[in-house]
Amino acid sequence: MTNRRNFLRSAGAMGLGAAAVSRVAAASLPEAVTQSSAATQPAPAPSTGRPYNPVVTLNGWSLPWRMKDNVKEFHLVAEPVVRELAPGMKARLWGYNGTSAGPTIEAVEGDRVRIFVTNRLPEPTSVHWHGLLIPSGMDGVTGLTQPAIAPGKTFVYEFTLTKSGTFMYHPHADETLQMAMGMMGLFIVHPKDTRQHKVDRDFALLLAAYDIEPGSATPKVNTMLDFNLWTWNSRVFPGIDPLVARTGDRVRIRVGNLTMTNHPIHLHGHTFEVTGTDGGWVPKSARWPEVTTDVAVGQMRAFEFDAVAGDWAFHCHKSHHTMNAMGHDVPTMIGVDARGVVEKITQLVPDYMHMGDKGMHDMGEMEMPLPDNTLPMMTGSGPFGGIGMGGMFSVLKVRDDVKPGDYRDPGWFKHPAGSMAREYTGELEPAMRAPSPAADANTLKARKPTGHQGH
Ligand SMILES: [Cu+2]
Repeated sequence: MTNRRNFLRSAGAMGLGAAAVSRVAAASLPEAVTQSSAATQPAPAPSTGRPYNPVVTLNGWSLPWRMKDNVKEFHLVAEPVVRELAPGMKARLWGYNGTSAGPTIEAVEGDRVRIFVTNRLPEPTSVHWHGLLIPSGMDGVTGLTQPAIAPGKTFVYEFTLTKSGTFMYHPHADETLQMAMGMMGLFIVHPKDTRQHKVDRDFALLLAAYDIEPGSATPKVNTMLDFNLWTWNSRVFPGIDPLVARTGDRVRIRVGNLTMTNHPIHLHGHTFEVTGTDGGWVPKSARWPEVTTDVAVGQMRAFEFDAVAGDWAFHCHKSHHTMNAMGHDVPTMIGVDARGVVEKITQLVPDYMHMGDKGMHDMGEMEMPLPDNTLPMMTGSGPFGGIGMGGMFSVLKVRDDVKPGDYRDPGWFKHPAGSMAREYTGELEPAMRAPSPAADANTLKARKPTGHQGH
């Protein structure tokens, strides 16, 4: 795991505007720590200030702070970034301090925070602190509560954190474009009492969607619904790290949604309870068991469960959200008899590959030639073959023998003898079947060709 940190030392090098921050304040800006790796960087225990149990930002990192006169000072830099969405594809996004999603800000209930925001984008921006209860003038809405932060300028936000929970930050300036480009981050406020809401594993991720045409790298920013890359912290499967826990661990997963549609987030092998929203903690008496929780647009959901040994799929239940780009224009070919046609097409297009007449499983297994900088639609391999997933998918890996503090990827689960599905080769009784009518002349065999009509 790499941990490359580049320190931007000189405030002058960042082109700070004298109008936005006084000379004295500019000279004393906290360093803007940046990160270029997309690997999960476990946050260290806090070295100053109140103690807390840090979260694990999936394929992300937490922003260091500087303590000054009992105020935690953070420095966010809004800037263009290159983000690897998964091995084989890099996207040109906008983010903070080198990454999209930006670094997680972690602080404690009661903390006073001072957050410097430097704009290195080509257009104005601002930062809104989603869910935090702060003075109106700190709310970050361009035009309404503050002038926009012009390119090259630095603004400072300062407020006291009055309640613990799971929050986010994102621009409130040219929002559609800036969020379509990946500008967002998590803001975690930990309880003052470290025993309160304590868990063994605390994961956090943000949902973001992009529309990047195969063979390109920059998102189309005016797309409203038809995105083709569904990401967690701007990563897609198989680029999303597994979530590792020990059997019996109390696990929390915090999910925030800054896409344009809802995401039913589903976990196999467990029942969980939603214990927090961006409004705060849910009282025990108001929780109910679930295996899927819908995270609507602009919402956060934190849910908790006791970890059970195994390799458990964890994904968005909208099946198009567990696929990468290229899926949408493919016509339905199931049941189409293409013999003869394939031969003729091959004479014209030697590389032609006919697919889909028996379903699309092959697409996950086959090595198809793809445009540069493009990920396969359905991919990833497991111990038993192709997983055939993409987008918003990962694996919760729970093991009995995880050593304290050592949550590295343990490899694949070893299923106890007799506890795995297997091929049956014995005698078979005829299966009970509902009667179905026989196909006749009115049952069309071919799909009428059409152009792409949307969904
Ligand atoms: Cu989804």
